[in-house]
Amino acid sequence: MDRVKELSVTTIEDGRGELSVFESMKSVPFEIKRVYYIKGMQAGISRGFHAHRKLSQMLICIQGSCRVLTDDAFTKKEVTLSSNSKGLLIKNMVWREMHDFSQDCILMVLASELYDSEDYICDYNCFLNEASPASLTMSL
Ligand code: T46
Repeated sequence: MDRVKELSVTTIEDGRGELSVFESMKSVPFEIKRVYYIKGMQAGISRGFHAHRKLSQMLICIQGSCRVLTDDAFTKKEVTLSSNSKGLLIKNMVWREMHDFSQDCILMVLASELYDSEDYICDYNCFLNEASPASLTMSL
């Protein structure tokens, strides 16, 4: 099962500009419980470096660009987000790192759960331990 997937975002463009739509359980394959965005990253700053036990998220770069590295303990992927028409779905139990933020980057995140610091795994070796086939089967 693919735990990281690129999804297209419905974007309607007309003479007035662009409108992008995100709908729970439709274009976004989970119920959206939380939305946040990160911006104002200085050159050379990276973020992330954790996985989530339960949380699934969709990342959309609504301005600028960044590079996202993901690792589900079996497969590593690298995706550049540079368009508001592309979303990156990251399911639970995936290590993520965000690098190379452009100065104007605004990264919006749609999340399947409310904020819970206990849901974070910030140590890569702990992540590898928890991402055993048995624990993944339970969280599918
Ligand atoms: C993720 C990537 C893409 C809150 O208080 N509430 C929230 O909803 C969030 C997301 C964060 N925070 C606090 C926790 C920290 O004190 O905001 C501070 C910065 O969070 P963090 O260091 O986790 O930021 P990133 O950019 O490393 O990671 C964030 C998300 O936390 C994470 O779930 O997948 O963006």
